[in-house]
Amino acid sequence: MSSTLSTLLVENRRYEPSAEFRSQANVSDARVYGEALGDPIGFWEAWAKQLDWFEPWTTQLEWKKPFARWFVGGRLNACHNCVDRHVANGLGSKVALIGEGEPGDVRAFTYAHVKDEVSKIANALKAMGVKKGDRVCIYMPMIPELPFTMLACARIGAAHSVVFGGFSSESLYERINDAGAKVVVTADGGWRRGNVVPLKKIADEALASGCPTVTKVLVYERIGEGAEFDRGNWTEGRDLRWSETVDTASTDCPCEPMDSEDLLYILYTSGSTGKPKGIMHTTGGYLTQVYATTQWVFDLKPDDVYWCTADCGWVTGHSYIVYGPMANAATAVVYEGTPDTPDKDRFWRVIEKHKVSILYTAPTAIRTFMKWGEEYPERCDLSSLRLLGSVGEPINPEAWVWYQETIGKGRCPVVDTWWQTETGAIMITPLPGITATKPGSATQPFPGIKAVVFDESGGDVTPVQGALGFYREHAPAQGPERGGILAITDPWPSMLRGIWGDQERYQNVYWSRFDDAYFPGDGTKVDEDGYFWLLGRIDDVMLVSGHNISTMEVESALVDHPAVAEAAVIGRAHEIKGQGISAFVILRAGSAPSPSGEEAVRLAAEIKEHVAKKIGAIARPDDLFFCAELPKTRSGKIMRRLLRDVAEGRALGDTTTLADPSVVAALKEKYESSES
Ligand code: 6R9
Repeated sequence: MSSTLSTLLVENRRYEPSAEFRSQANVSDARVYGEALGDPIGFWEAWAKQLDWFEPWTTQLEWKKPFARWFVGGRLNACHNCVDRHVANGLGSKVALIGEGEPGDVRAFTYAHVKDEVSKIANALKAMGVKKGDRVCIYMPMIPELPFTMLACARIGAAHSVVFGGFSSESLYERINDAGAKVVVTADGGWRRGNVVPLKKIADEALASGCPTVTKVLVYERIGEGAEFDRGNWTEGRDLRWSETVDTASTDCPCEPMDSEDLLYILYTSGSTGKPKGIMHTTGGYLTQVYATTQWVFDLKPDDVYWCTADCGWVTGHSYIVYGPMANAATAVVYEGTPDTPDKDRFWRVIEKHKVSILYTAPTAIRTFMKWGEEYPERCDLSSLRLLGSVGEPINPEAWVWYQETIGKGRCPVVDTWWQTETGAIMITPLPGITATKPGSATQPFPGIKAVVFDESGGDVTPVQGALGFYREHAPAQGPERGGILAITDPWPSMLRGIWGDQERYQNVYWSRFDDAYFPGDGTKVDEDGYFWLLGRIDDVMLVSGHNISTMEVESALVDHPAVAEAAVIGRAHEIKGQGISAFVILRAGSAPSPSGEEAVRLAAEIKEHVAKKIGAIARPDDLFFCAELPKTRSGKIMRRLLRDVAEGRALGDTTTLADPSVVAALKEKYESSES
């Protein structure tokens, strides 16, 4: 465990909600925990009833482990609930989205306006042959048209698969084909750090590799004329301009009544082995839980201006930019670019300009801002802020306190929210009007969620009675270490419904570790108050700047370079990114130059760049170390645990299962001498 993470264990500061915040909070009575515990299904049903349904459900929950069906028989439409419902209820003139482009262009859309835009896109998709049940791949910059396109898919019953605009053509190619997308929606480009990311050109490369299911490519003209960049090729008959298709389409498009269990979207997340997993989310249960958690965790009010800084390429953008906030008729900010363009105060300028009251961001961003210094936030008026959220990885107490003091001026509750692509919505979190927070702890499960912590031997160590009257059904195994592995024992509405095309893998990955519980793969400690301290992944998925990247994916990209024979990749503690990527590389004999001096530096840079090209810049190794051999077990598995020991400068752990223990000892010696 890294030093940053282990400091979580000795943190004992406590922050009570202020009387002022509590008195206005959407939920301030801790009895909600007990009530939800007594009747979790009824608790969720009450939330579901707040949405519009075309037809009511007949069964609340059908649970055939590991397959859940919520609100069975009910019919609804997610887009209707996020848009049309508000227009029908007199909120047509309320601002739904404020889009700020990186160059500074600002466009605001009311709910009535969103309804028109979404309907036009939906009609354009239909005209391209998209039907209910089809998949649409979205590869766009973070501009309002991205959420609009997601909602347009939902409107007509097509599932979207959003691919992060920072991903490479190969990643895009793999995801398009796995989902069997019929249409790709992209843009000529997007702005990032003053440059154009040529999305259409990258999409062209992906399509050129062979995507037989794709019949049309819809291109939003984000950059338009003027900027100099490689626009790729225009394929007549396949490629369509937004200005000629969407802008000319009718604003009249009815919402398709969907079954509660119809697929809403697929979102790819990295697995520890093999190809990315297409996580499936359906309609009724998903919408219910993102709706409920947005209202209670962010304490969202009608006049709030809410800003989640995530990209829609990640689940946070799905649940807490689009579906959760819009189901609550929020006014949300969407920002296209990076936090340091044109200057390192950009986030604070956005908050000042739009009077943002709720900010939801990631620890990696917070640590970056800490490094840049307080002068940037201090230049700006942040007095509109009233609540701060964090998501994506464990937040170290130092960053938590900085966020609370420097950004929130001690006035704003901080909600550290634990959840995953697979859980669909927030699972472990404070409720800001109820929960006393402790820096670094995501505190307790949301009402209606049953999470426990098992120790290494499978004993349940969750306290019987937590600070919030949080439950425990069995007596905990007592021990000095209340630590181990997080598990979720009961189905929840927004849980994944499986992995697209591979339900066997779904069973193996999530439901084989414990007999009767979902296995999220996160190490967790629990304290005497029943507070959960999430400690990061226990498997080989790295968490780089809040993004899951598998060691396996980076290793495959490394060995794809002609000079590389073999590679092992590990995540190691990184001050800013949470985890950084260290690569250990064995060069091909003969084909590679002798790895020393300048030549080694050049080759290392070239290999790193190769990884960035194959996967995306986010996967570029932070450091790359040439070695002669890798520590392996007798069955030939690389022992990454030992490499982590080497990279983090620790004494080597158990080496008894190694085929040749001298390999790692030599490696350690060489690594340490190369550092000094
Ligand atoms: C929403 C999202 C999921 C993994 C998860 C865990 C880590 C997320 C966290 C956190 C500690 C938090 N994680 N939030 N760890 N505290 N508040 O991030 O989804 O991209 O699928 O990542 O992120 O390790 O298992 P996803």
